[in-house]
Amino acid sequence: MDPGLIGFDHGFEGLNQEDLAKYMRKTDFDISEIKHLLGEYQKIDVRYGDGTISGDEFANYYSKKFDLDHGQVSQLFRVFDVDKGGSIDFMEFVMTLSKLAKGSAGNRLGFFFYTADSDGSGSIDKAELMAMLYVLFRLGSSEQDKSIAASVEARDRVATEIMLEADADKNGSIDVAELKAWIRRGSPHAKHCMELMEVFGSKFLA
Ligand SMILES: [Ca+2]
Ligand SMILES: [Ca+2]
Ligand SMILES: [Ca+2]
Repeated sequence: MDPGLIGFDHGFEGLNQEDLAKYMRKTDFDISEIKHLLGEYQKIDVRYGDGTISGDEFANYYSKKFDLDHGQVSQLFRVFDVDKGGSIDFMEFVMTLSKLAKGSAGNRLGFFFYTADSDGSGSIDKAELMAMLYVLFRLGSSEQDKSIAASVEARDRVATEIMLEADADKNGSIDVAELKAWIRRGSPHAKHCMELMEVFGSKFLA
């Protein structure tokens, strides 16, 4: 029997009306979305009965689901682990996803930054930007997005253009202030990256 299905059934017993109301109050999700996310959560929490998601479980699941490397996934883990306790509980999971999938442009910008800055240095260098573009363009739906993802040369060209637009002090990396200013100026690249972040958010809910 699929252990994911066992967990799924178990979880519905454990989630009463009061819990559901609490999660709906804290997020922008409706009841069917909360239930779907509980199923996802229990697929990630493979050590059945443990009830929390560890860094390993998170990295294993999402690196497969999104074809990301482990460095990028562990960056994402830090974003989800709001209390920095080293694990993701269900409240952290749904609140973070609510911000990513239904939150403001500022929320998505934060996700872009923390996911792209895979070494945690506090800024995005060109190699990190190219890795992030690979993820975003591959998840994108248009043929042009996919062809950019597939070509190192195309990604190099887009990354070079973005560095020129965004790296205001020309030190070779984009810090948070530069990223914010770049998004605010709204070049076609900036707009497209934020559109692709919305797609990224929707993939978590699929
Ligand atoms: Ca936590
Ligand atoms: Ca960095
Ligand atoms: Ca800079």
